[in-house]
Amino acid sequence: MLEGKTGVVFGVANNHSLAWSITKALDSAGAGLAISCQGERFINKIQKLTAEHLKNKPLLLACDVQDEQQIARLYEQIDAAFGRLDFLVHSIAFASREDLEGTFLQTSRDGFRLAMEISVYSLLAVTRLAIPLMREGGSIITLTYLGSRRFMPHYNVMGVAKAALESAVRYLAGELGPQGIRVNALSAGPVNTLSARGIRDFSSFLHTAAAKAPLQRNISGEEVGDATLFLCSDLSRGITGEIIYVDAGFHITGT
Ligand code: NAD
Ligand code: IMJ
Repeated sequence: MLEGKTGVVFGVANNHSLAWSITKALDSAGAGLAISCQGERFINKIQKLTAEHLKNKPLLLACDVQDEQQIARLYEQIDAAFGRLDFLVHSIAFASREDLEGTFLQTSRDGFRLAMEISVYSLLAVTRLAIPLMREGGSIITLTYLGSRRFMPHYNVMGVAKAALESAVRYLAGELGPQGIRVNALSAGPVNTLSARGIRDFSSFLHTAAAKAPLQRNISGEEVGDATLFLCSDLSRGITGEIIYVDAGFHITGT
């Protein structure tokens, strides 16, 4: 479905990352890929993963999205290798651990700023420099969570950041639509990744989410990968500014 298309995926940390499941889905659909991870320390392990699991060799790059120069350098390398881009996947979030353990009310100014910068502003930052390469239109996808709209214990400042991220999706979709660039978010149900592990009672949370969801189960990274493939492909050409839930239906329940 993506034969002849090229894209960049931000946010692979390890084989549990949603960005890794997404990478596998896009690779098997024939896309040419650049994979961006946070720093050089991730490169060796991810290199091994890609050699073992992907059919096409990706361009593997390190980029901390807090650093504008690193973003510029990343796009120079993508331009040199591909000369164009058709899609971009943003799968990045961060808040300081103490802000996810305490109460929302106690969130510090610095903690608030950090969560908003890495989890929201980074979408604009990586999109801005991708636009010149998306000459024939494109598809931009970010990852969000229901904590943007509901009170979820401990999600705290990340919930507020995800609400802003979802709004940013609509503003970017409005501005970039005339250039044929679509912008959407996938709202995933809980998945046991690095960003979820260590959250207190996460496994019991997984259990209750599965019990309440219409499909009576949790979701897998592969399901997020397949939904991303749909959003990258022309099958979704009429969809922009949307938040699509990949959560086994959990968000519709009232109990
Ligand atoms: P993950 O920890 O594997 O991915 C988060 C990524 O963000 C990591 O690769 C990390 O290196 C990257 N990152 C953090 N700060 C960065 C920086 N300054 N520069 C560059 N990269 C940086 O966990 P994940 O669960 O795969 O999270 C990916 C996305 O999915 C996040 O936006 C998260 O909010 C969202 N999400 C996760 C779940 C879940 O239950 N796991 C559910 C819904 C949405
Ligand atoms: C995260 C915190 C609290 C409750 C949570 C989560 N629930 C879920 C998550 C119920 C599903 C995972 N999620 C959706 C996230 O977006 C996680 C973001 C995150 C996680 C960490 C952990 C380690 C750290 N900082 C983080 N920043 C963001 O130091």
